[in-house]
Amino acid sequence: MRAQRAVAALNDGRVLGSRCSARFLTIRPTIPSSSPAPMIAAPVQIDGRRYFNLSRPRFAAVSGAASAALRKAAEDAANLTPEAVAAKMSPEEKLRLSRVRNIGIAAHIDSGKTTVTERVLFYTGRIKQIHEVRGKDGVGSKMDSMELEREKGITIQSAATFCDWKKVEDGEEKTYHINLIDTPGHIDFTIEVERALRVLDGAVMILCAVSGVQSQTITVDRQMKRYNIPRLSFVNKMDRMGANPWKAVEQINSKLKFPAAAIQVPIGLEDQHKGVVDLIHMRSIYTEGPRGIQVRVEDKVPEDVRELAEKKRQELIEKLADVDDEIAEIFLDERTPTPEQIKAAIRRATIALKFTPVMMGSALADKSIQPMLDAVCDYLPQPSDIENVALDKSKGEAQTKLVPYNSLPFVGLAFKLEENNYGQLTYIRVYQGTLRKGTYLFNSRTDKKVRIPRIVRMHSNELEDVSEIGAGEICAVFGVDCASGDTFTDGNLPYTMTSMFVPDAVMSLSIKPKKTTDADNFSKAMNRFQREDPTFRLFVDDESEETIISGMGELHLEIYIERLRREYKVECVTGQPRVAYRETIVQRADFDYLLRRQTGGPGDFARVGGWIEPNPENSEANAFENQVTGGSIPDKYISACGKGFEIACEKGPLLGHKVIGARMVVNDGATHVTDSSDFAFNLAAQMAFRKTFPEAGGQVLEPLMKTTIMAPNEFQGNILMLMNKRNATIVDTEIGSEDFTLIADVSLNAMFGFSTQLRAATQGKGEFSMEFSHYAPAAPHLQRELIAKYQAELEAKRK
Ligand SMILES: Nc1nc2c(ncn2[C@@H]2O[C@H](COP(=O)(O)OP(=O)(O)OP(=O)(O)O)[C@@H](O)[C@H]2O)c(=O)[nH]1
Ligand SMILES: [Mg+2]
Repeated sequence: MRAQRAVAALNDGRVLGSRCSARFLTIRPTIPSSSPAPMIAAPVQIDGRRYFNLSRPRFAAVSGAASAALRKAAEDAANLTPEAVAAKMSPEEKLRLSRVRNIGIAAHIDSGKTTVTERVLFYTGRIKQIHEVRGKDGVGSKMDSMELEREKGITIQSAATFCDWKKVEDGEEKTYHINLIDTPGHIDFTIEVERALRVLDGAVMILCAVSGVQSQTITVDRQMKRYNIPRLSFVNKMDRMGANPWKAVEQINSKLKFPAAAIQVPIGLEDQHKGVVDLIHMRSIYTEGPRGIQVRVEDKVPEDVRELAEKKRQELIEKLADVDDEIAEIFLDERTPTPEQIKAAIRRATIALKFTPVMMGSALADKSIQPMLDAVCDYLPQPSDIENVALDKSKGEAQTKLVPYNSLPFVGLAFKLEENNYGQLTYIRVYQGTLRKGTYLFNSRTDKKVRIPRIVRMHSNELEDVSEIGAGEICAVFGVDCASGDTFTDGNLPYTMTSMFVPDAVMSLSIKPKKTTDADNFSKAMNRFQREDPTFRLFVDDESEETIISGMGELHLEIYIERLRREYKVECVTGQPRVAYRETIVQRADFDYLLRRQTGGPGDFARVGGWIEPNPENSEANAFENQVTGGSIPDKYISACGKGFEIACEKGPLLGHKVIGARMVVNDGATHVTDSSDFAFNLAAQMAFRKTFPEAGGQVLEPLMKTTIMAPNEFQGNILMLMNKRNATIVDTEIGSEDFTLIADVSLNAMFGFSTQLRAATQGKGEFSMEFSHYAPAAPHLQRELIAKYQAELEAKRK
């Protein structure tokens, strides 16, 4: 059941929007699904997760006996089973791993992720003072280090940090090492959540005690399901008026369809909120003193919450009995499980993605963050609980597993790039082996050997140098030229990871620096932004000499324009944000195109024959095929034809937007002794494509968005009316006790201005988020309108 859901989650592409204005993010699935594989330590079945490809071994410049020894070592390592490695692992290594947690904090915008993280850093001693997001002292939180983040009070980039949490177990202090990534909640930056979840082992999902599950929580939930991330849930803002943790618990079950039960009940609500009752041990936990630094545990439950606590404890056990066999047996025998049995069951069920324990507190009021940290250690997986599967190309892409063991050959994934004053910083998750300063690694994609001159642990925008990093951890390295999603190995056991999924942009605008003297800085900044953020794209239209940037939404693009101004001192002129349409063809059309130009000196000659048709393999990708026989086009010009087709697809004939789902087959042609060239064939292929496009039924596609709207029940009628006006297709509605959720497919074009209308129709109580669903042909009248407008623009430019 869970496996099916995980796979189903993989199969949905999406774009997100926000409650304040239409903001978008496309996400296309790229991770292949697979059959469940056995686990290393805990009962986890992983589908579609973290794949590696084993490719041809590369043995550095060694030969003879040394090479043979290396080859054998590599083969031995590849043939090791995780069980064999686990059996050989030294007790120290086992202990180290059992104390590592790699976690992410993800949630709806403004639910308090950064505020919670600030407390985590304070209680673990990483920072000496707490500063609030948009606090009166004007300092700002540690994790929101960018000036813009502090000013706007939102997280824009995910930030990594690490800390040591001293957890008291059986009267003894045990130190856990936690690598933590605070992610942005705003949908325009969801790529940050994606890539964090890609490399993390567990997450804390934060909910607001007043709002419960919000539209963006549903998105984050899908992301966690996509990457099979075990999670704790933390109901924050218990100090707020109207706080009700039970609404959140109920909604996780009903709206997210994820079994959840509280493991705490609050002692006092709103401004009376003092602490929580731990339902497992039936004891009270108060966080007191300045900034809640003292944790006081009382082995009794206050009278006024006793009845509630007993009821909720029973609910917890019943919920666990649903998802865990051991508790089910105890429950059926009408026995009461011990606290140890309950804790073990929560851990098993959480890691197996069958359950989420719900905690509660208030970050702003410094309440109950410490018990949440204990729960991270207790219930979230250690690196070896999570299986990272590899595909071994040499064995027909058979699955092979990575083991987070220090002594194995190194395998790591570069999941994020960032440029700072010292150069390019590459964030790496070490899956296997140890990363040592001064050693060499191989980039599996480029086949290049790189030296690692400096390794650091990130603490938001600060760096702490280390000489080595063990398996299962996260770090950053300097001086490595690579792309996001590249896999590094030690060169002896060469794995490559399937390329990282990059969402498609749905919004674009034209941009140019106000002053021509700023061109250098402009291109420097653009290069950097593109390298750092794979969802930010740039396209230079040679014809119109326009630079078009595209991204996930208006805010996404706005932030980059603002960063250009602040960080690079470049003021820009920008056009109106536009929907990123696509163009495609619907039927086969043949071509026989002759390019012959004679302009005095050497001319251009190329003839290409063949056809274009809808790509039968993939309706969102283009394909080029060479079927030339008898050498009518020599091989050397074929790739120029392919390049020409690619260029033509970048700028469709109808609107100048990208062409998708097209296939070009070239099967005939002719050359001229002196006038044929790469250039001529490239151009001929482009022209052939453009000319044949109308015959092949060229049409405009527009992005359809899966839109989730939530509002109090009384506004249902208003919202249905709003959606009808937009020709939305209602996919699902769910009516809860207080509010309802509506899921509909709507065209992105129809969603402009929606946030204002939603606000007006729901007295500001409604909210929505959007995810890209798929491309669909735009209505004929819209197509005509868009094409006419584009032609008029071209005409105007020509004059
Ligand atoms: N009343 C109350 N307010 C809180 C609490 N936690 C956070 N806040 C406030 O909620 C607002 C948003 O907090 P952030 O920590 O920035 O939220 P976030 O989830 O990191 O936001 P994004 O990263 O932009 O998605 C700030 O004004 C906080 O002071 C809480 O426990 N109680
Ligand atoms: Mg934040």
